[in-house]
Amino acid sequence: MNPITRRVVIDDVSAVHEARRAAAQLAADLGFCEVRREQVAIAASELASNAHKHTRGGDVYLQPAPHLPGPVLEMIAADHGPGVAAFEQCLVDGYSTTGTLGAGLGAVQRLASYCAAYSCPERGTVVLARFTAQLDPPMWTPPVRRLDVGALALPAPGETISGDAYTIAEDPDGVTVAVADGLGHGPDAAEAARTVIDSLSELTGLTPAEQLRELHARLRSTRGAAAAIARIDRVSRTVRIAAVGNVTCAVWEPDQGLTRLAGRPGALGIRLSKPFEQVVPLTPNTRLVLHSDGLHNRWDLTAYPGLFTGHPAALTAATLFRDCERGRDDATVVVLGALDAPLHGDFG
Ligand SMILES: [Mn+2]
Repeated sequence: MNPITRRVVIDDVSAVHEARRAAAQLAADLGFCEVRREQVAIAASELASNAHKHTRGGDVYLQPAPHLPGPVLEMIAADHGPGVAAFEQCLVDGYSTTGTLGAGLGAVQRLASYCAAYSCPERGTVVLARFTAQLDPPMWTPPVRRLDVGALALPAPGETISGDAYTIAEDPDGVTVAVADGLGHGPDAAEAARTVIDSLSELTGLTPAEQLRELHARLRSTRGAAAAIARIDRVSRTVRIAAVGNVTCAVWEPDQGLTRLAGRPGALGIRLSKPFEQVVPLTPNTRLVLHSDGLHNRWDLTAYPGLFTGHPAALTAATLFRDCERGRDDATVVVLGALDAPLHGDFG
């Protein structure tokens, strides 16, 4: 079950307190001790305060880190600029203990278990901080490459549950990732999307196009859903994708750039034209982006130099979310990197 992202909009000084309170609440929900809860709260107010004082505003996102053995609290601050000049020089990530994130972010860097940032002049800065329950954590030094996951999932304004759902399922031969968007929003949409995700776990061994056909039959009693499914096969070193309805799937690779794959018209449970699969080669640097139509798909990666190279997938997910969210529908984005990484059970 994917976590729902909690958003605190940084549009007023009162948002600093709200970010602090929401972060402490999530830390408590994840079972963090009182001291660690306070550390998480300090980091959240630091990020929110920084966005309030030095930027044109933005969001702080809070969620259990998707697809990490937990509990890990993920905090992302995404602002609307002006961005930090020469940010790379003051960037610290989880692989290094040198450098600083600049004024106001020192505490976040000190308290977090993992910290990384991406800044784009004018568009703004995205800061990612992840917290394990451990006090005074050493910076993580990942022992081996692992699947790199970034995901945000927010309900439409006024809704408490999302009509979108996603899954990321790893097995010894690869990864199956899917985003489903139940038609409309609210509980009935959520049920349709949930049926897609729950059914997929019973449909292993099929190709994405075959899975769509099976899902179409299973969704007849629901409101219907759009869905995109990608199968990363680490044996044949391919990514196989099929989609129906308005869900965007894109593959990025350093030599080929970005390839957008269009879903066939229709909706699972309502109308399915012959599913069509696209197969692209899997390279060590392939990145995959899936998102629902709560985000527009006119984004252009040339506007974000370096975003797909050397930055964690969570920074890509939050950057696209910040700049492409339509603001009137459930919105979900999933970004995957290090797709060829071997399976391993632990995290740092
Ligand atoms: Mn939608």
